[in-house]
Amino acid sequence: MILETIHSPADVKALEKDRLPILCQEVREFLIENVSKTGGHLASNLGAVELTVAIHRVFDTEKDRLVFDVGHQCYVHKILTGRSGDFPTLRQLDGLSGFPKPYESIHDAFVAGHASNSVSVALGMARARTLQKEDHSVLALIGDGALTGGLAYEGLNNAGASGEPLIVILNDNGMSIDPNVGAMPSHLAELRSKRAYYHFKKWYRGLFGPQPEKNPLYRFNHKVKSTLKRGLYPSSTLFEDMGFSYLGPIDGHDLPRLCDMLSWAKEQQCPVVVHVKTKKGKGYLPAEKEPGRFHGVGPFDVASGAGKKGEKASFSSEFGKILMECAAESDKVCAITAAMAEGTGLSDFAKAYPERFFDVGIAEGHGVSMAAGLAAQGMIPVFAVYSTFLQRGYDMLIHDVALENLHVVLGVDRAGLVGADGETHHGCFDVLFLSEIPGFTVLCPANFAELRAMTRQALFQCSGPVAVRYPRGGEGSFREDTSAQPLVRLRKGGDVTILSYGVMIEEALKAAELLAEQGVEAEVLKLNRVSPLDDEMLHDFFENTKTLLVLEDSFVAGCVGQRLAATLAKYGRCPERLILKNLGKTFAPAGTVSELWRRFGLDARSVAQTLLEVRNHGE
Ligand SMILES: Cc1ncc(C[n+]2csc(CCOP(=O)(O)OP(=O)(O)O)c2C)c(N)n1
Repeated sequence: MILETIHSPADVKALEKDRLPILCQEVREFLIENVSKTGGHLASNLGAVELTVAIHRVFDTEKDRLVFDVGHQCYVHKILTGRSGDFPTLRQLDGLSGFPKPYESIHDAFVAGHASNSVSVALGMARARTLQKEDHSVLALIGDGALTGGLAYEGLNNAGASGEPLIVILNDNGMSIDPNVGAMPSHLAELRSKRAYYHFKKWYRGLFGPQPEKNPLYRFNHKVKSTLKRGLYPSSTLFEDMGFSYLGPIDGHDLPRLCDMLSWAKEQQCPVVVHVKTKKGKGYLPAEKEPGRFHGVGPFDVASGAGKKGEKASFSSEFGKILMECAAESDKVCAITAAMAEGTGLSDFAKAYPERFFDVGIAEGHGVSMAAGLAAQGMIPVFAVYSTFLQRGYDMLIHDVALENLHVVLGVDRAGLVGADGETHHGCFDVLFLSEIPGFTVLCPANFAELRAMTRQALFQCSGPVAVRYPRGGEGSFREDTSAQPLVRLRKGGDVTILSYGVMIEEALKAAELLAEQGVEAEVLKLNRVSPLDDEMLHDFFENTKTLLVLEDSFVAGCVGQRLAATLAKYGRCPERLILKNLGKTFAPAGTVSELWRRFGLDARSVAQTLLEVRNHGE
């Protein structure tokens, strides 16, 4: 096995050329074998094997800075940088992360998880290199899907004009998670290979020495040529128009050519785009056939590609169904996704109501503003979006939606801790930032019945902006629909009060049972509306509460516990003891949700333990 001899990129560089295809084959087998057990992002990595090997042949990622966009395609890089032995722990608590992490390796230049920022980060690094008179390359590796995000254009616009030597590698597989959308993919598809032109260009630039941009004659000729070219041949690439040298498209599975082109790009003293065409899922038939399903996949059977865990109903799939019912009742209802139709349960909606379904690409800010426009003209837009990615649309929520009090409905999916994707993907900010915005109503269902009731409430009863936030996965054993009231008492008890919302209410109920075994009677309150918290809804509660514990998987600043305490204090009804159980100020790593609840002391046992200690200590 060649792979067994690869412990660092130096080993990749030292390998004879004719052995490289075997290495690529072994890397693919390794990926399939490991991801079939742990789950993970398979298809994008299979498509990027030759590209990643080529990068490590040409560059030195200890010194050169390689910035991944999204970062889900970093597995091959991790294998080649001495981390193959950690793959059995991929995406597990304290295991190998599924995304680049500088704390894991010097070869991981920057964190990643959210799309479209790589060019901006790389430009910052390139500028720092120049200012500090260092000598190394900076690369951004970005997919065509990530190129649908506006941030990518802000980066390209600035980088192209900067003149900073910087290499943007565009890994174009025609796919986001689903097939890519918008005008950019068509532009990319139209680009033709101009091999002879680039050979000439290389020769011509060579005439002016190592830094032709510094030569006034070269600069003059370049300007005349560009002006003429634009006038006579307006179909130059967008990248060239932005100031990049453009190379491509290159077959992303042709390793020798990739190495040649990257070596050429490395020599350039200007911003370069290297456009690489790859096949998502390459080398594993089930993934080639269903790249969307194998984008992020659970454990599967290698021979057939079939998933090992059956498809279970989830909050996302239920949300999609409910929205279809609502759309049947009112032709004002329309649905928006930012490149996550399948993940947010909207695929069937897209088929049933194509004219009222909008996939805007990886463009959450645009999705929010477009929803505002739809609402301003009398439609009922529903934007289904993962909590973590909604962070991208924060200003638009304030400026475009809340200021006009527009009736935009958000389906905030993957709210709370999400599990294996870790730090970059947990949805632990939305309660905080949505509640901060004047006029926002935030509803928290704990099961499918409540999801149905609250979604209908949000669409047909509420006015102004409303968010319905629900977690990843399915419902638990708490199935009662308590949605009629914003705050309900699920259990009576005179010793302590536990308050929670969403699916965490089950931990609160279990904690109350554990406490009862110890002779402590706990009252359990369930919050269905976390914002606004007003005196009217709190009126019949907390009269005699001495100890209140608020349980939530949010960060601490601005959490429900803090806001509730402030509201109760205002009306002179603050309990004697207030215990806030949340994530504090710590970013939660990857792990299963129950493992993470345990680690942060948010599980039933820890909650009961805390209350017992407080009680005993107080007595
Ligand atoms: C801001 C943001 N929105 C949504 C996502 C979810 N997401 C992860 S990968 C991906 C598709 C990326 O496509 P592309 O960049 O072409 O990479 P590929 O997987 O095709 O290699 C999406 C939508 C994200 N990571 N970040």
